[in-house]
Amino acid sequence: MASEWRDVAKKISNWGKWGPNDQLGTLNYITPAKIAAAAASAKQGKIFPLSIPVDAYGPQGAHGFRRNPIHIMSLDGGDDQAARHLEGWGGSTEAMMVEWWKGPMRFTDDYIIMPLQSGTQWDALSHVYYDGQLYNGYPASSITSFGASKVSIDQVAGKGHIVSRAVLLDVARHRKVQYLAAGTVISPEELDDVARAQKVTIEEGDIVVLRTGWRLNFLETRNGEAWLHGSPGLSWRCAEWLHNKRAAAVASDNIAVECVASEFEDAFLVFHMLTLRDMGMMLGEIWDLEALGADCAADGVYTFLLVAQPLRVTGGVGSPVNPIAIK
Ligand code: UVW
Repeated sequence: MASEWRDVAKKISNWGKWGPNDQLGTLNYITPAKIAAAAASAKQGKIFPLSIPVDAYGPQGAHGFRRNPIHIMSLDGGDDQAARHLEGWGGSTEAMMVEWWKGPMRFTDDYIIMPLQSGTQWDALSHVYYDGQLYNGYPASSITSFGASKVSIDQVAGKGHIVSRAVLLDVARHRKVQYLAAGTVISPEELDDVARAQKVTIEEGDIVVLRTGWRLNFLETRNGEAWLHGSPGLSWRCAEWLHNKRAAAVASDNIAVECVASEFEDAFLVFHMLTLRDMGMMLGEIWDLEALGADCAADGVYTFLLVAQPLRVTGGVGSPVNPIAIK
């Protein structure tokens, strides 16, 4: 039924829960006590970086609004003679190079040009709106060409909130497949089954990390378009599941956390609308969970300390991140 998700949206809305000026949404569930307990649970000293490589060979397809990152060198190892090339050009660059290049020291510099949403990332709460409103009732018009003035990524990055206990739910391993088939929808009941099989419970303030194995599909096919459109993931109904668990955030190895093929005929990315806009829950996307998944299966420990600070991009509606899982 078309309006079904709207009824759920009202039920799981967190607007006003943390005050009319709140910018953090469900990250408010992460308390200092929660962080301290999570840090104390890291006992083995194992580290798992969860970012895919930042380069031109990532999973973005041929569509126009997102590209894979472009990395450009502005000073490289062939620039040993840079000072000589600049001779006679004048200006501060020449003076600086002549001075700095006097002795043996040389240096290299580079640029990265990328959409903030192109690789391993967080979606800020300002990433999605509907009916003209963002989380907590902020107007969509608060996002201008200067960036988001409400619920932007720097609100989170500047306050250091994305550190907590996290729980990996390895749906692909539970189903005994390398990766879920294209278009697979994961139900809340299946999340319960996986948690039960892994002997874990989701506690208030946890970050739920979902493994579909879809990263491996990209590495096999290298087809960004098919990877996007076929992306398996959570059912829109899992938003209410996360709400009831009082999870702080959710992240996955697919492109949208949810299954991209819509369960509705008249609405798209419904889970995005419910989590980001109604619940105020950030989404982590395109994470590499392969090494972590294998380790959790080997030692039976599916909980860990997760440190996943976004960049402090003023007015940004998302951010690249290199999340670190520590066991
Ligand atoms: C959209 O595709 C709109 O968002 P995301 O990058 O969060 O999947």
